Amino acid sequence: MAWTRLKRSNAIPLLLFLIVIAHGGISRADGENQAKNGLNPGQTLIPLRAFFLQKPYLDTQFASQWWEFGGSTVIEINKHVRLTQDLQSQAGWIFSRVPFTSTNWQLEFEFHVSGKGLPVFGDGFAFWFVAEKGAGPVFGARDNFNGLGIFFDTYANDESRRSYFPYVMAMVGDGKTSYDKDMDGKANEVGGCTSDFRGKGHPTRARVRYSRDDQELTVDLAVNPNGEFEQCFKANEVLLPMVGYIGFSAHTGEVSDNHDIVALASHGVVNTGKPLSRDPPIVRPTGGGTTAPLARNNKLKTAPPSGAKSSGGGWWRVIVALLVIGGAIAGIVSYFRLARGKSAKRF
Ligand SMILES: [Ca+2]
Repeated sequence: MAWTRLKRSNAIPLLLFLIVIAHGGISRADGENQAKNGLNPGQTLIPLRAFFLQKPYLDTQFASQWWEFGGSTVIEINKHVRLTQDLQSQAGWIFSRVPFTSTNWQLEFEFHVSGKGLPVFGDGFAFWFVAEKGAGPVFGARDNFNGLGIFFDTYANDESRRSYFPYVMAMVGDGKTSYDKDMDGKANEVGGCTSDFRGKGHPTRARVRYSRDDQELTVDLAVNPNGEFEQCFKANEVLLPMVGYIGFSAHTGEVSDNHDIVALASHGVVNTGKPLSRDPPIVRPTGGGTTAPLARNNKLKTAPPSGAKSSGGGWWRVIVALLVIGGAIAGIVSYFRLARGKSAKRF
């Protein structure tokens, strides 16, 4: 029997191997639980893999089956999708090749904005869900867009609002209305918040959730070192196109920055009718921040330090790890008993 041929020197590596496998499985489970943050009871997430953007980004031949990109965009397969470098007059974009058709959805992405241009830098980057895609003057993408643009704006063209920047704001375009760059799009803002997302030494993330059923758009941001999401805004009566291309774009002018997209995870949100209250507790609970929309121009409120961080994910990890370790030890003990038995018979 193969198990009885196991040598003593192989026992410890086997044990470590099993522990590693267990840890990997648990980490994936944690990721799924974390993605559920902020869902209502009875809702669950369905991964939409064609709209994931993750390392190494490119399939083969330095191309992507699901994404197209252009302008100044450069992909570093082990790092990020860099929409612009920290140079003047850059403009880059990346869009899904096929339209996104989910009725209710949640997109979560990690980004990084940085540069050496203190105290002046810019201009920022945009997230898109638009019926028609293309390059143009609005953070590197087309103007008069039909759909949703969320602008992570780091340069206040309207100097009177400089103290509120960097600023995250959403605009729902009707295909005719232009983005007013000189006023940072203020007239067409459906929601926004001040957010100090630039130049962080830790991951910064955004979560965009849209319900066509409720015509509700929610944007949460995780820019603090604790990694917890806080609500930037929630907007009602938001009607987006039935289908849209997902994308990102960025541009620089006289001022500049690196604008990087590190990862994107896309999920459809479906109502199962079954509360999720029995799911394992999440590792990173939703930030204890606001439940009501923040007023425009308000500074993003800081969630109180979470002294009651959920340890549920940790308990699952401990229980499964103990089961695996216990099984491995039992197997090894059995092996040595068998080996001793054989030795006794031989001598
Ligand atoms: Ca601006």
